[in-house]
Amino acid sequence: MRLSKYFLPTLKENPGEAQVISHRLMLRAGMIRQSSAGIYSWLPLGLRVLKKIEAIVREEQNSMGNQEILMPTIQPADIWRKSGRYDDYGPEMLRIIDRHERDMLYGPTNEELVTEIFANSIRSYKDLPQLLYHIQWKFRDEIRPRFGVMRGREFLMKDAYSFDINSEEARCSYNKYFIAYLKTYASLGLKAIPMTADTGPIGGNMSHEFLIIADTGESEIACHRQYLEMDLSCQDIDYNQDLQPVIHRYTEKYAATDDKRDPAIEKALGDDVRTARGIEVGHIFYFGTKYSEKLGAKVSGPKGEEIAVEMGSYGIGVSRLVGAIIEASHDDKGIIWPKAVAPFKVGLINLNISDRDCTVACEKAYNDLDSAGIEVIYDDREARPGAKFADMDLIGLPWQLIVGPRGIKTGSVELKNRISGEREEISMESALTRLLD
Ligand code: 5CA
Repeated sequence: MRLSKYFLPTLKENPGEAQVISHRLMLRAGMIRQSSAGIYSWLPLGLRVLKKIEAIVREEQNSMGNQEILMPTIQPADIWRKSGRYDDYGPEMLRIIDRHERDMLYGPTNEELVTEIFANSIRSYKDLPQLLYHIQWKFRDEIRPRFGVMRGREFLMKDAYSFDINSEEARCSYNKYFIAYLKTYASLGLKAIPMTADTGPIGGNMSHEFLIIADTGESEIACHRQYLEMDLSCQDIDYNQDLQPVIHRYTEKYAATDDKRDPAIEKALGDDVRTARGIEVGHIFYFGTKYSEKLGAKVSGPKGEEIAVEMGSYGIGVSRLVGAIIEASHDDKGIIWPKAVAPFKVGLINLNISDRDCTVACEKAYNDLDSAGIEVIYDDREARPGAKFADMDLIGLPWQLIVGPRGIKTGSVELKNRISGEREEISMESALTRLLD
């Protein structure tokens, strides 16, 4: 991609409306633009990151045996009346009336709709378990949308739903999601701590939130210090093994969000307790037959008896993660993307496009990287070196390959690692070999 042709409207000044660093940096780096309060357009750079996060989330959901579907954003009110949530949900629900005067709504979540699909399709216990998910935009008319995409009104969520014959099987499904979430956050370059949580409007009797530590988190969390030091990546765990002992390891110690904190436990833990602010990047719920009873999601059991299926729901805030990753990884110059989600791997900076040797070397490097499938953005704009450095630091790609007229005379370039901050003067060949690795 050539920067001279790329839609990257960066801003030099900090936008006044943005209170937190991720919101400021996303606006400044030309990733998003606000359309109305809590509703954003995603520009090319922002959309690349969103798609990468979505792909990592999808990959792990598929690996754990989950099946992708796509449900609509607009839902009929009837099914929400059946579950009793049409009135309970209150002003957060965006209600719509269609031309036939039918009550509709923009889905804030999908328990009712997926339960109805299940109820109309599955009849026998032999077809269980079923695990379904989709990645779709949601709308919640938050009273105070803030922090950019972290608390939006329209936001992208991966929401999944499990259907099982009894509570033991449902627990197995819950455990699979629990592990899939830990793996997903690790693949995104994040350390997310599972915590017991309140179930809120989703309901049910078991729930965990996954939080990453960041100063601007909305929740004041407390946990045993070991969770901050523990490897939470779960990468070597197989979904077919008994996951309960693993889950136990990640839940046996104290870890609670602000509404679940227990002063007595914290006092007893003494020096072992740590408090911090956290951002909720996922939330899983087990709620038994709450929706299946009301929406008729019943199957026939081994003796022909009718059984309401045991359900759970499992959400990851895909668009929130873009902001959360920035909160966890930035410096005073801009974003520092973890490799897995970086919009491009390399930023190639041509310090003087009027210098023939410099431009010939850059064009060749650009073509070599591009044809080897390396995601590269080439700053071929007519601009001052200072402005080019500032923009490249702001957008935070893992590598910067800097080519100037003086160095190129002796064949040398500068390779800068944005994550470690290391800079090296090396030959163009060595730099390309490193980047092609
Ligand atoms: N139906 C359940 C699970 S599928 C559910 O809706 N859970 S939730 O309400 O906890 O949302 C799941 C995740 O979506 C949250 O953990 C959070 O990361 C993200 N999320 C929730 N509200 C917002 C919002 N207003 N803006 C951005 N992300 C949000």
